[in-house]
Amino acid sequence: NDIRGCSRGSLIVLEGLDRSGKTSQCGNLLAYLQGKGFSVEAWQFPDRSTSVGKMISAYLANESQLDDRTIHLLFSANRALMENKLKSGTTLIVDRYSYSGVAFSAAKGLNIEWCKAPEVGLIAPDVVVYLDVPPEKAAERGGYGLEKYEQLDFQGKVAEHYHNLLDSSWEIVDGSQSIESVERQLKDLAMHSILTCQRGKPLTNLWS
Ligand code: Z5A
Repeated sequence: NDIRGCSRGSLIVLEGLDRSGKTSQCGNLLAYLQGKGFSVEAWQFPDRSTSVGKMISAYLANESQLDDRTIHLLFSANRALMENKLKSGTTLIVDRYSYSGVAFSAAKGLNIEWCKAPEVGLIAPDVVVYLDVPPEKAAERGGYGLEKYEQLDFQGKVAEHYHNLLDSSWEIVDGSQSIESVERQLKDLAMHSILTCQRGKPLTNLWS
């Protein structure tokens, strides 16, 4: 059956600690699905190209100081609307989403329900792939340590909060495996999700 171009697209989210491999895998998955002829786009949050994204980027680079609640709300405001894209049949591969918002801010000590509140009602992902890598292992990968949250003890707290957010849409993939092995699993999960959406799975809303 040729399922390309029919019905709605799938919202595929990749989550994980810093350097867990999200960006590399989003790029690989995008190329794979495009090669198969699907309408697909890769997005990432924070989207540093927007005016809000530029404020976030300066904060992460320690070039500006913002109160914890303010930066949390800026991350929330940075999440773009996806509904029309998905309804037009485009699959979105998204590098970080609301779960990052909650896990990182809760790891600073903010109340979890308060952190979730601005995200309630956004489109819920069809699948969340969590690339599970121990913080110590992620820290060994290139470039670690340059941005604000890239500290081992903090990343450990973030991992705990991620695990508290797990629900039935999550698939945990061992991100310590080779890039190729992770990639194979992601392709299978993405194809399964796309097929399920094509067969009429309804869009739902996050945490509502
Ligand atoms: N944040 C937040 O607080 N609230 C929010 O709402 C959102 C985000 C959305 C910036 O995010 C920060 O914003 C982030 C959370 C917070 N915390 N910090 N700091 P970001 O997404 O821009 O930054 P990031 O998570 O640090 O992304 P990253 O550094 O690009 O990591 P990644 O995308 O997961 O990994 P990668 O770039 O694909 O790979 C990193 C390196 O590892 C690279 O050299 C790869 O070649 C290598 N790699 C990848 N996979 C493997 C495997 N399997 N084996 C060996 N080596 C690998």
